[in-house]
Amino acid sequence: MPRFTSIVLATSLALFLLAPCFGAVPVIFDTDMGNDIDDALALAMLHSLESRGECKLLGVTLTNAHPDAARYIRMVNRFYGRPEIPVGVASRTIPEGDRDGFLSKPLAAAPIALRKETRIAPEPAVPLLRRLLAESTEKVVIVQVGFSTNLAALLESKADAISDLDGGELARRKVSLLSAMAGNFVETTPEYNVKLDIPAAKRVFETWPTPVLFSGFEIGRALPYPAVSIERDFSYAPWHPIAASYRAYARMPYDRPTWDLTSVLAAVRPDRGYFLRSEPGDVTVDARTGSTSFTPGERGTRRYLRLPPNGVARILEALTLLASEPPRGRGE
Ligand SMILES: [Ca+2]
Repeated sequence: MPRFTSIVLATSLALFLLAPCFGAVPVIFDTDMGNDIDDALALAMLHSLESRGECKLLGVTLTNAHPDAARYIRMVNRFYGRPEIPVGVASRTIPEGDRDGFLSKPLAAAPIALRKETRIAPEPAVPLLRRLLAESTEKVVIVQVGFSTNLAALLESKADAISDLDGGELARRKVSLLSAMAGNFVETTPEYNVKLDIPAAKRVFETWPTPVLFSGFEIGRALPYPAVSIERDFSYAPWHPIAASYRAYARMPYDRPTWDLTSVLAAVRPDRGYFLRSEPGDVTVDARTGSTSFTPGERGTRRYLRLPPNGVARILEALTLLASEPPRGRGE
């Protein structure tokens, strides 16, 4: 065999062997699962991206305190073959933010094998965040698609048995990026995730010690998830938790904005040109109304997403394909 060919083959083999662990972004998903359906589609995307070796879902933490929220997430994780993913429960109820928009119906309808509960005791969200960050050998991306309650509490947390570091220092050392679905960067209207816990959003978005990438209300609104995808793309499974949830949330057919999905895509595929990013700057949160405002500045570490001209079709195709991708091992 010519020497050049053997070098190429050896290199290709090395890259192939490395591929499953090379470049998998460690992700913590912080969600208000149950209030709106985009959280469920976003979780499905994370499972698909993990199956593709693009991310590793370290844990899910909740800001919806509804008692079915953790059971629901464990049921979805079991469907995707990852029942072991830790789920942290909300320690505080946010008024109007603990809805059962779609949790109990699919839980009641799921095949018994998906509903069977493990004996793992539920862990509160903030200690779980501390533990996952302390244990991670790599910097983690946090995808926050609900209220800022948990991350604000993380910043307030003191050194403890889990870590010698306080929450701010843990975040600074162990988080590479906070990808947040929050705010509105084209209108002064307060955005839901900010409005429901304004003090927490103010604390996190003004003081979080790493870069923050915002997907504002206007981004998901411009990218409605097509109902036809729910109707057709999930039929590989006789009963599908995501399609069942979408149908439970509102009367079909409807195209719900993809708010939380965009924060997942921007977090795991940051360099694929789906979105444009604003210049750097700072974000402030109005303490009374919850409206967000962006001030450009070279030393700022906040940016927000913008849509490229004619970019909608390409992003929507990625979102629908990733949200509806069959779990690894199915259909074989
Ligand atoms: Ca959400």
